[in-house]
Amino acid sequence: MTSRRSFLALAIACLCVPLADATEAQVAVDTPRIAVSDAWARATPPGLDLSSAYLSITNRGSRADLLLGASSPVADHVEIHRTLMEDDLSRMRPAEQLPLPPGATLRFAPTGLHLMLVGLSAPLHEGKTVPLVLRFRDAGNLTVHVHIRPLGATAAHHGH
Ligand SMILES: [Cu+2]
Repeated sequence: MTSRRSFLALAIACLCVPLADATEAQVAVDTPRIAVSDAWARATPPGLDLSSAYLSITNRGSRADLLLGASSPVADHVEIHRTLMEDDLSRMRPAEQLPLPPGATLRFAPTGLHLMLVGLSAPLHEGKTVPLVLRFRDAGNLTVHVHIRPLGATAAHHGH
């Protein structure tokens, strides 16, 4: 009797484990863990082959992730920079890999973090979009469309 009961308990436990896994996997696929909004970059003036891109990255998952880097097919390479004030001068410094805790939002804006598109293969024209690939440790590669705004643009335009 006792051994039969424990066999039943084991059988139920074995049934339950794969079911629980399947549910978890489904949630992970259905729910985007990383959300990107307001991706934009400035149009380039003639003769300049670099520009800055700005966006907001939110971790909607339950685990921390890390932004490792970025790239774009229209640029030789993309650098993560941080603008700092040193001796009353605004300077750019390369940023390290950026942690993204659950629920946190990384904001790239003209006065702080930005992505430098270095060695553009063609000028960036206002009104167009260019692809940007963000590389995360866990979420992998995420491609976003960066909207090109006028040369003098300083803030994200909130249009819906
Ligand atoms: Cu920079």
